[in-house]
Amino acid sequence: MAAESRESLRQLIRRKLGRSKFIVVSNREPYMHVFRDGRIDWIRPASGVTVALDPVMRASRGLWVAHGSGEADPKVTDPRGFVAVPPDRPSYRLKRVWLSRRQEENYYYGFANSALWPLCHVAYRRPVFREEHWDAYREVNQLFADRVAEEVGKERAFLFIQDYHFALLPRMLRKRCPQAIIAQFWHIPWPNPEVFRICPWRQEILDGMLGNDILGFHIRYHCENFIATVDRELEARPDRELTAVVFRGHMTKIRAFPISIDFEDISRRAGSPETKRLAASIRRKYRLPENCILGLGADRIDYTKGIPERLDAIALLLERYPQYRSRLVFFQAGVPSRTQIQEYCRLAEEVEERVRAINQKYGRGAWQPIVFAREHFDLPHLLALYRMARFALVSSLHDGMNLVAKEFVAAQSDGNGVLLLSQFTGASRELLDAIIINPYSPDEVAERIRDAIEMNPIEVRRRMGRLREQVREHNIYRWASSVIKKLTKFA
Ligand code: GDG
Repeated sequence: MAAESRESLRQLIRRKLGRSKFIVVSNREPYMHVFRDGRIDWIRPASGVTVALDPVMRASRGLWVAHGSGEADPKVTDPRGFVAVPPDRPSYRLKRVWLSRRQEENYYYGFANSALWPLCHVAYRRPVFREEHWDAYREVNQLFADRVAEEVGKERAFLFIQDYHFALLPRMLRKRCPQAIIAQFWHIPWPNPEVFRICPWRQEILDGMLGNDILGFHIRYHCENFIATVDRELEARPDRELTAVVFRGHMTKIRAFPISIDFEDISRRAGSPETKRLAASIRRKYRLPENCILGLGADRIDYTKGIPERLDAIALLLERYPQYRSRLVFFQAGVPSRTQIQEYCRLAEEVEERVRAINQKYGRGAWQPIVFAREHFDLPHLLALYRMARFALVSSLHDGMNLVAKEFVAAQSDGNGVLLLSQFTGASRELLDAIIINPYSPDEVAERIRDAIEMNPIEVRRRMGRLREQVREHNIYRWASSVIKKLTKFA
């Protein structure tokens, strides 16, 4: 079967969406304007959501509504909040919604990331529930509902809402635009009812989400958890056969749509001379010995990603197998994230501390076993890192999908590279030829890293070949097509 492509998605969108409006809503904007050396420049923020949806928007020429968070955003945005993007080759419109500092603190850092994020991930960080956070969350959802509704008016429209920042938005939009077809994709896990019931506003959240026609999660397990939660908390009628819930006379279908990446684009770019050049410059910058065995971790610095846990496993490996001292370098690319939240600052310090201790104990002269690059890498540099690595270590304690794992696979266009992947990622349900690990067990991870390093080259290529087939076929265009096909069934 031919894999879905940008072109096949474009045709599908034209056929199915026709003249209807197609509007995506997310918190994070796909392009952010910043000041650099006194000039206005733009960047693409590091986020799985925006990386996945940008190709869809380019194909659909729709409208994207998001929080305008770049310091230079107001300078390039028209009075109604519009700007054409991508800035270098405009193909769709972005409508920026402005939030006050208080709103951002309480809605984004507060309720979304200090309550819902830990609540849904169950990574043993206690959620913080504060009334002022919740009030701001409701207020910002309402603000987005107003901004979206004024674009929809009385027209036929497909609204595609992203993520846990907008649990209340579907219900608000259903009231404002009853003719619209509304879908939401929840990019993070959904916990079981026992975990969710500690949330003081659990019923309001579920009610909000049941304003959708379709609610998507990465994997079936999260769908089942959601239905079980609704069953426990609301007077609703779950239909396990149809994987749907009927509430207030309206049916919401709950479906798994495993998200992915633009396989062909990444594969092609990763094999280019430009990537080789960047790899050489990274080697120089970080003084990586030419013949070292390079392992890679690449994540936002987030406690769900299991970064200290993976460092512990590397330390154990070096302790148990001294032959890897002076041969193995583990490169941790960690882009700082949510640094306004204390938990995240503490984590970054903890990682620094662990790296220092390991390097002190196992380093020899100029050779340091761990390189911690606490910076943002743009996609070309990230691709160079993927290509340089003999293995990638994805050790999330819990992850909706994990796109880094899929990008690593797509980048291996020469067929080499080994992926070690946590069993608690959505990706582990698809990437069966990865070495599956339990990040909570440092002993197990250390042994599996050793297996990865020692793996017979034929086996490496066989596994990577199968992984590449899987991601090639289940690419981002397939994800988008299945969401759009489901959406238009309602039209
Ligand atoms: C959430 C869920 C789910 C760009 N620069 C850097 C960097 N990037 C890009 C990567 C990748 C993305 O950021 C990270 O995506 P992940 O999926 O790995 O993780 P989250 O940001 O937590 O995304 C996740 C995703 O939404 C999509 O639904 O898969 O489960 O948590 O595309 O290329 N990444 C790093 N450094 C950079 O400098 N590490």
